[in-house]
Amino acid sequence: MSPTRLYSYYRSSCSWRVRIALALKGVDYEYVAVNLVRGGGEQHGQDYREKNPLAQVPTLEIDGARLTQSVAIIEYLDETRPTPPLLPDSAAERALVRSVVETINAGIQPLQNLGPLLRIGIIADNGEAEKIAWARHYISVGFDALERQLAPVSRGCVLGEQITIADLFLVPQVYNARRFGLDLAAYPTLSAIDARLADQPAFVAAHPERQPDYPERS
Ligand SMILES: N[C@@H](CCC(=O)N[C@@H](CS)C(=O)NCC(=O)O)C(=O)O
Repeated sequence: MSPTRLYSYYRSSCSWRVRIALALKGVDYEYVAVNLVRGGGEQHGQDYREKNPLAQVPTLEIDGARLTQSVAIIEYLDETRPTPPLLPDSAAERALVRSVVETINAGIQPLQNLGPLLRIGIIADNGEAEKIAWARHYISVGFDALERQLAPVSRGCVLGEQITIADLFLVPQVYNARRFGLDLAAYPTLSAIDARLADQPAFVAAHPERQPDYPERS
């Protein structure tokens, strides 16, 4: 049987989403660290680009296939390993979960990703400060919308009490918000979901500080 391998970086929120899914589904895997910053970023090396043409993590090798893009990877895991299910039963609820996923995956994370921030650092006069301000701004725009959307429907998790794909996207994004110094007081619903999931075993196992490439462990 071909080995299951996750190409990941400890602090990558997109890798973290997949790590949570793998833990929830009980899938064992080999962790292959791709350092996104050392020497300009190992993701840009020829070997890794052949695995992931966009030069990003995560990449998952599983069941003899090589998968990229966290949404596609997590939906694959959910389809091939249905327990526990990560999408709700009703079409309307699935649409809500996918709407949250899309807000984070397309509307927040790409705007505070390493590549754009490096570019802003180069073109802005006060590069370092502008990078932080930029990231905070776009996270807050997305979080304002999510807070309004989720306040009426969240009961511990994004949607009621069931862990869905949306939770796998929200928790790592809240971590990034903290990293960039965003004040979370304006987001009581998002903060409550984050706090409720923080001690769930799959979320604990997937946390950056638990990864083999977390700096204090290597
Ligand atoms: N839509 C992709 C985004 C992947 C992505 O942006 N990964 C980041 C880490 S979270 C990355 O590899 N950044 C490297 C870079 O920007 O050079 C996914 O969900 O997998």
